[in-house]
Order: sequence, then structure tokens, then C-alpha cells
Amino acid sequence: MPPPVDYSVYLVTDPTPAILGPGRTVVQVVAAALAEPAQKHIGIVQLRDKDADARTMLATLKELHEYTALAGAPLLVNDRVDVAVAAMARGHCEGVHLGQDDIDVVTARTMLGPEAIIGVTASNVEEAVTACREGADYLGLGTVFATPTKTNTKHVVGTSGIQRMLQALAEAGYGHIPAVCIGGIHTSNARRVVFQSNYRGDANSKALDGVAVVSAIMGAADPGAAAAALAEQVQLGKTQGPTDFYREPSSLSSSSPTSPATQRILQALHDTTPLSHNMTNLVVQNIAANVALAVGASPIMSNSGAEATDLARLPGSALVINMGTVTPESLANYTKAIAAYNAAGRPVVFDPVGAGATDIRRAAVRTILAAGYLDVIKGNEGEIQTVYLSGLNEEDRAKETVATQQRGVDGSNTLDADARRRLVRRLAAREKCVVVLTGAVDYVSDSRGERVTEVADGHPMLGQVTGTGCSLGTVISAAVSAAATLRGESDDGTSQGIDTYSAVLAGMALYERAAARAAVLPSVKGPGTFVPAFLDELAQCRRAAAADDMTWLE
Ligand code: 3NM
Ligand code: MG
Repeated sequence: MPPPVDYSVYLVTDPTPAILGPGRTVVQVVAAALAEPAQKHIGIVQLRDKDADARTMLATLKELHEYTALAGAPLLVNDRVDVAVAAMARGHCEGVHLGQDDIDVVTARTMLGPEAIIGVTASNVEEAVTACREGADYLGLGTVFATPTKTNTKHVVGTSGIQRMLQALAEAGYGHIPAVCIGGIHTSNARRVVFQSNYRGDANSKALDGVAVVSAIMGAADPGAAAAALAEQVQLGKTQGPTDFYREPSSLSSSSPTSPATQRILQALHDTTPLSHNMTNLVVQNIAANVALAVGASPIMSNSGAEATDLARLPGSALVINMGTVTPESLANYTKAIAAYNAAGRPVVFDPVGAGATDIRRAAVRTILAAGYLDVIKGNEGEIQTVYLSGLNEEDRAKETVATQQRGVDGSNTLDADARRRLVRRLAAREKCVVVLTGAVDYVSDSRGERVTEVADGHPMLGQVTGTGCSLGTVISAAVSAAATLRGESDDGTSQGIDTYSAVLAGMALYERAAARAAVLPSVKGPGTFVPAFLDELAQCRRAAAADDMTWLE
């Protein structure tokens, strides 16, 4: 048996000058990355050089091993069992990492012996389970995200693909085999990837042991600092959730509009004036901004990704991304903004408008899911279905039975109530975020996919005014931000049941009650007169709720 290894940060080398930067060699960068052996940020190193001849590789292993041995990190070689045999005989290497096209694990084991560390790359469930059965010491699961470092990847599997492999490994009895993920992992996404990949999200389900990176360290100006930052992010992902904002849903989550928690959240909305930063389309901007004001939030309509970095740092800020008119430029702005809000520990609401209508939009959904952690995903049936399917790799998508076609942005009605409930739970459990499926009855799942609340308020008139669906995202963002100001209140009961799930439901309760009240007013004759009445009711209900006046619920 090889000795235990810390897989939290696994460094894979690459000799490409474009990655290393001018004047730097692989040995120099590895030495710099391992510079503080006392810190032990990097637990294992792999020499990966697809073009080098055996003799060059042996020489490099010899050099590298001086540093890795000092740091207590095993040194492996990529693909080449022959080179591993030779280097191990000289004490310059501890094992090999095998791809699916290389010598198989069983043969490699007979060549290298029981002490060698043998790792295997897997990109689907079958490869992962087979590798474990054949005696792999650890697995490299990928490709998580498309990466310029390796363009000939077989499958980009996303966090959902990693999750499926981990789940299958646990179910097959291989939960004890260490697993890292690889492909496009950097300091900015390591935390949430580690968090989201854990399929059940608890300590008893199989989680990633760490991340394997090439460019995040080999291309870093300060490789030692990059290794330290990655180690920190991986640790946070294992123990603290995807972002600083995130909290596990509480068992006391309130799902009732009449509960004291709902009242407290709406009071906080009134008192704290959260900033709702909307990245949205021209059609919707005006009504979304007015709705934000009516519920007591402060709207900022800005589609600039660069500006998002500043806005994310403002106290009380929350981001809504409304994919209404997606272009390559707007998509780049969204991904920048998501990263900025994730980094600042502020919430993100994603509204995948018209997600299933075109290939461009389906691809945009995939890009947004890959861009960072989304605290809330809100959409109609077709949109939520599309987000669910778009997040799967092709193989898994083909296996799914849910219908994929969507008529347009106005929604379709193909799933029965049970199927809707199942859909929100599965998407929530996979992305580990609150999911809202809107319709005549709304279905809202908590971020573990455990509880689903149905909301049957509102009015069909909402469907006759453009921008009302998008404005609900605005209200949700403000409520989620407001609820977070109540965190840490003492145990006298006042902050009990106040979390993101409860906040989403509180925001929805306010929104739909105001719509139902407005729609039946004598002054309201149709969609035109409905809008001002709706804004009035939103403002009145919010003020009433803030004053503990429960008549807004009537
Ligand atoms: N193997 P970076 S992806 C070496 O999917 C490697 O098996 C992959 O590089 C796989 O961290 C990859 O720079 C490249 O994205 C990872
Ligand atoms: Mg290989």
C-alpha cells in the first residue's frame, strides 16, 4: 500500500511556454510552488509532458524529485509506465497517472509493484468504477470545464458530471478511494466546484478530496501564493459552502406567509433598502426598477460586467441576471458579474428567460452554470427544464426522460404537479441552490432538494404584462439580501427560520399577494390599469408587513 497522500491540491505540470510564461522552466515553477514545504499546500505532483522522450523525462523527474521529496509530496509521471519503472528504480518517482488509452491499471500494477501510486483519469461512471475495481489508488475526474490547457478532452462534464461519478463510486463501495477533479479549475471556482460536486452535500456522502490544476499554478506569477490560495478555497468548499454568502437551509425554514419569519424578512426589506443590481433587457428595465422601489429596494440597472466588481462590494447588494436578450457580449458581462458577486459573498439570482428557445440560449445557460455559484434559479417550466438538461453532459442528457422542447418565453404546460416537484428538487440538489418553478402554482425547492413549497397565489393578469416574471427575480434578490441582514440575531427566536429559502418564499408571497389584490380592484380594467395598481399594492403590502399589520395577507 502506498503511504497516505493529501490530494487537496494536485499540481500537474505542462512545459508549454504559453502557460509557463517567458523564461520559466517546469522545474523552476514547481520549486517555487513548493517553496514553503512547512505549509505543504501541494500534496502531490505529476510530470506531464506529452512530447518529451524517455531520457529527458527521467532527467526532469530526477530534478523535480529533490523538491517534491523535501515537501513530502509524491511525484508521479503521466502516461508512461516505462518511465515510471525506470524512475522508481532510481528513487525519483512514486507512481504513474494513466489515461483511458494508456496501459491498464492491472498491468501497470504488476510492472510497478504494490507501493506505486497509480491514478486514473475517468470521465464517466463506468470508467471511474472500473478503475477502482482494477486497483487505482486515486481518480482524476474530468474534464470539469473546457480549458485551453487540454483541448482534446473527451467530455466536458461540469459539476453535475463529477457529482454523478462520485455518487456511483459511493454506491459501488469505492467511497474510500480518493478523487480529484481536473479541467479549468482555478482559485475563483475551486470552492464552489468542491462544494457542488458533493452529491448529497453531507459528511457521509462522497466528496472530492481536492482539485488537480495545471495553469492555475504553472501559469501563476507567484506559484507558491497560488497553491496557498487554492488550498484555502478547497478547504472552504469542503467545510463552508460555495461562497461566503451561502448558508445551509435551516430545518426551521419558514414557508408560510403568515409566519413571524416572513414578517421579519419583509420588515428587513423595508428597513435596509437592499440594492438590487439588475442585468436585464431593455423591455424589462423600467418595470423591474419600479417594482424594486415599490418593495423597498434600491434598483441599479447596469449590464456592465466591469462595473459589477464595484457594485458587488456595496453593502446589501444582490445580483439578478435576466438572460432576456443574450449576446456574446452580454454573456461575457454575466460571467464577470457572477464571479464578482461570488467573490464578494453577495447573492446571485438567475432568470434563464426563454432558455430553451434556441441553441444560443441553451449554450448560454451552460456558460452561466459554469461561471459560478447561483443562489437562486427562477423560471417557468420550460426554462427550468432547459437549465436542468443543459447542465448535464451529453450522455446523461440522452438518458433523461423529461421533454426538452420549449415553445417560447411564455412557458409551456407539459409536466404534471409531481413531475414539477421532482424537477425543482433534482435541479436544486444538483446545483445546491434554491429553485423556483413559476406557473399558476409555483414550486420552490430548498437548496438541498429536500423541501418543496407550493405557492398558489398571484393572478393571471401578471401574465398579460411584460416584465412581471423578471420583476419577481428582482423582488427575490432584494428579499434574499434583506434576510441576510438578520443573520446572527440571538437565539431568542427572532432569526429562526430566516434563510435564503424563507426569503425567496417571503418575496414571492409579497409579490403574488399584491398582484391578487390589485387585479380585483374596481379601478383595474385590464393590463394597463393593472400595472400602477400592482405597484401601489406592492408598496402598501410591504409597508403593512413592516408595521406588523397582517391585513396585507387578506
Ligand atoms: N487532464 P488546467 S483536463 C491535464 O480532463 C488535464 O483529464 C484533463 O489544465 C482531463 O488546470 C487537463 O490548466 C488540463 O485547466 C487541466
Ligand atoms: Mg494520459
